[in-house]
Amino acid sequence: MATVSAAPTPQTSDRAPEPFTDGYHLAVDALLRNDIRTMYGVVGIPITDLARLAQASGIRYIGFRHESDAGHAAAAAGFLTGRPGVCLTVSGPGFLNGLVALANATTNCFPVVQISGSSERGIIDLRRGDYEEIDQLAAARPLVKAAYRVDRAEDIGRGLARAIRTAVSGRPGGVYLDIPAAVLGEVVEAEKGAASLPRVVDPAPRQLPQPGAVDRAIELLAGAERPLVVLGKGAAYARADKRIREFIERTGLPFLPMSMAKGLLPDDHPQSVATARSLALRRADVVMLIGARLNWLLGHGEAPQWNPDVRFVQVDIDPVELDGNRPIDAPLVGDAASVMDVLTERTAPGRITVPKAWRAELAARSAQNVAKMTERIEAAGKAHPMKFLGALRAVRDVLHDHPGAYVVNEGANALDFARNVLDMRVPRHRLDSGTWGIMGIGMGYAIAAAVETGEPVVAVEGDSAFGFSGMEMETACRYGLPVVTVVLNNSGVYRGDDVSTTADPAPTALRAQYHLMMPAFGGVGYRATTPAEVDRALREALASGKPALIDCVIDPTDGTESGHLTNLNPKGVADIARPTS
Ligand code: ADP
Ligand code: TZD
Repeated sequence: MATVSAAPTPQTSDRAPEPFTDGYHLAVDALLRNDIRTMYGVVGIPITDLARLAQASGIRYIGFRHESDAGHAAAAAGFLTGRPGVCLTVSGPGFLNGLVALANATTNCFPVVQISGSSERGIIDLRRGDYEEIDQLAAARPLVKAAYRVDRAEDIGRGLARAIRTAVSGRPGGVYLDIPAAVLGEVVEAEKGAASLPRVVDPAPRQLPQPGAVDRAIELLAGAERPLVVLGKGAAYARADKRIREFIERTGLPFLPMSMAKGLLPDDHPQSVATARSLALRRADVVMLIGARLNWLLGHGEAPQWNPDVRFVQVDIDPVELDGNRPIDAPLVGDAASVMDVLTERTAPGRITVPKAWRAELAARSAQNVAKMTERIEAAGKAHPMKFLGALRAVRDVLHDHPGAYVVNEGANALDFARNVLDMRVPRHRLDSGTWGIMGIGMGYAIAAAVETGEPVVAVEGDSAFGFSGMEMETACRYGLPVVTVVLNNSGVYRGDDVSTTADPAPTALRAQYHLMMPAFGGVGYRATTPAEVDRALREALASGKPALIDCVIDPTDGTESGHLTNLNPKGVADIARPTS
């Protein structure tokens, strides 16, 4: 517990305890009482002393350059630890900067609490024009799982407990906790304050499915001719790794991991059909979704991507998710760990089997696709200027020798290619643009992965994607974190060969040598023009355990507009010249 003192600043917190405390101390004590040991943020009025006091009291405070990045870091911490990540921001614009990350975390079902200081209520509510004036509670509410405000110092503990439980229970998400400046400075009796700090007990209790519901799912799977399991990041978050693997191996079911579920079972597992993805989705007649939503990433479960007669088993912690896109024949509501426990227990040996013809069909397509991809990667490895696939082959080979490294990935082509080429072998080691397809998560996610796990992190970034959070390389350097950023630099958003019709650069054009920024931060920068140079630089950077950036010079004509999402660009009637692949 932080020292209880009448003074608001940590400098005086080693004085003899006095009979009074204040909002700052209560907030820090409430965080400590709930085992929050790391906080990500950007300081300023009115929370600078809160960060100082937290740091002096044993909470690791990681200071960022922009609140979105701090918020993304807190979100990644939530996903990686299963406990709420905490982001600290100032009022008004700082709060709003953080809100993007909080909304993204909510969309991705990551548990986070954003704590923001706020200005004076009496002035805000009458719109009298306060410093950084915004009605923060109202602004946050529609975008997050829940938003709370603490109006009395004695409620700080209650507010944080409520925020923590809301963030992690049921479907995890982002929670906003507003603490007005006046509440942080409010003085209360120390004894009363100490009694106001609850510890949240069992914040994410197990949720068991009904046995009848489990038997219905087993029956559906047992009757399937072409069954398939789709693993989503909810399955990864549930930490049901052993149970899921056991069920899949016992039944022999083919499985397909969504991008952040890669590694839940190793990508080279013989039952993985990731390399026959389109066929598996188009042909499967019974699909068991585990912690994966039928959203745009899965074509909403509809034809032509899916067999129109497909029937679904869906394992999800949130009953409201079910039936949203397709009717769910066998809903299994509960946390994936509990559901898989009961499912494994109630599945008699030999009850669920996979017809030989289906296995053979998948294996044949998989072999065909693997051969094609291997050929493409080999050819790209020889191409000059370097192609995405050439650089990524080198990254893949180095990562094979560093299986514990975390991978962060964003961009368009950089995301699509890397998702396919970089195989994962360990659960929860891949973090990417996720449900929104958001750019800007890169450095926040990478820094949090390094902070929370102490393991090396390789962030594979499109050059545009990197720009959103690139300044946080300074943060990685300041804290000496083992973050190696690989920028796949093809000089543009999507491609780098767009031609402008005016004197200005084309809308998609970018131009930078990103490695040159590293010396300014005290880190190491590399420039790589061949796969061999990528290999060398990445091995050296990982061996050093220090922050580094490798600027990979990629052919500006490589890649496609919007990566594999080209068809989401509205067509209209105008004839617009675009670069083509
Ligand atoms: P992906 O993008 O990997 O397909 P989604 O983010 O779409 O995954 O889906 C994750 C789903 O997992 C959400 O519907 C969420 O409610 C669910 N979920 C989150 N935590 C758990 C859990 N512990 N057990 C089961 N389902 C969970
Ligand atoms: N802003 C935000 C916050 N998210 C987004 N997804 C976008 C803008 C639009 N966008 C994409 O969807 S991908 C992308 C942008 C700007 C960058 C693609 O360029 P890149 O990757 O250099 O990162 P590739 O490898 O060159 O395609």
